[in-house]
Amino acid sequence: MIYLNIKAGQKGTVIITVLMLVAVATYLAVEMTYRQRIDITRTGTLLALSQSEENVKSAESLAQYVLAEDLLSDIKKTKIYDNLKERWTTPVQTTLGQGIIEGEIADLQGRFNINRLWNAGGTGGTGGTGGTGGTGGTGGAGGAGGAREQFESLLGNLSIPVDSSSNITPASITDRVIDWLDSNKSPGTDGREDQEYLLQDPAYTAADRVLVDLSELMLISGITREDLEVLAPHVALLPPGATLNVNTATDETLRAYCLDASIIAPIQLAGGYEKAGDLNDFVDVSKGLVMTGCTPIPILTDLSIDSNFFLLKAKATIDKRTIHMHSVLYRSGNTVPDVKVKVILRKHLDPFSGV
Ligand SMILES: [Ca+2]
Ligand SMILES: [Ca+2]
Repeated sequence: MIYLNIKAGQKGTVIITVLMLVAVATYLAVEMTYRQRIDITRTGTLLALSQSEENVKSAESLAQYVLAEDLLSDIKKTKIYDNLKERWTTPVQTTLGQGIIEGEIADLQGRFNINRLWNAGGTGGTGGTGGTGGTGGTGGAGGAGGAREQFESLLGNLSIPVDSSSNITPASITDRVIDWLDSNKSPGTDGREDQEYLLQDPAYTAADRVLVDLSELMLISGITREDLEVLAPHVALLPPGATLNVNTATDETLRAYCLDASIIAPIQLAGGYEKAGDLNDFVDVSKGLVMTGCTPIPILTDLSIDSNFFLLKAKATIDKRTIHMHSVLYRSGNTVPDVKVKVILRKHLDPFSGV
């Protein structure tokens, strides 16, 4: 009898052990399948993203080709100009394998070049190339002429600061951007230099050089993300001496330059100006292109009808996975063999922000 009870107890232990083994085996099987599925998804995402990366770069190659062809054709026609009717302005969307590529070229010289403010600091210029002028030198060589007033006017045209209740004004933003760029450490009227930024947490200093990326503006006291988003389509970060292409300039930028957008914009849409000589009308108040009473009137050397710097906005999508990339392209050459289009800056964009 005792023998039988021992046997029954052993049976129960065996059943429980078997059940536990089955449970562990089931858990391991489920865990393995789950991990395998994650691995497959992860590999799929990596493959799709690396393919998208190649696809956006192919958009870059196409943009280089289109821009080179444009300049080659201009040189052959001996009419070098860039306007909104040319082929490079047409956005492209195409399928490639399982993916979609989209690309659009914008003329960066149709926007206000913030780096023109680099030597607009009045007392600045000591650290820059060719800064032989020492202090003062109102207006400065080429780039600085009127840049302060123009930038302030552009901010006003765009209703920046966006927060109308703030005590920041276009003039104070302009002062602060100039301080951020100029090589000196003395703040302008409402400017900010290292003294302000060293008190931040984390502390930093003013750049005291030209801007390279628009997001740097967010470091400047008084400029918000909302301001930057409104400003971004109208500004570029180019060498301080880059000209404004009157054929592609945005209305807000034209007005910032005291130019009458209501007259110039329809001409832009009809093909723009074809002769460099036409630029004389942009600096002559009697020709009607300069807005009445607006100062300073543009300087001839600040204007052009052609461009060297372009922005490619490319987007590649595979399996709902998208890469946004912005590339700055520099085009140069005066003769057919010299024509080159180089990528001088490439940036992957935060998908949740356009900047
Ligand atoms: Ca052209
Ligand atoms: Ca400074």
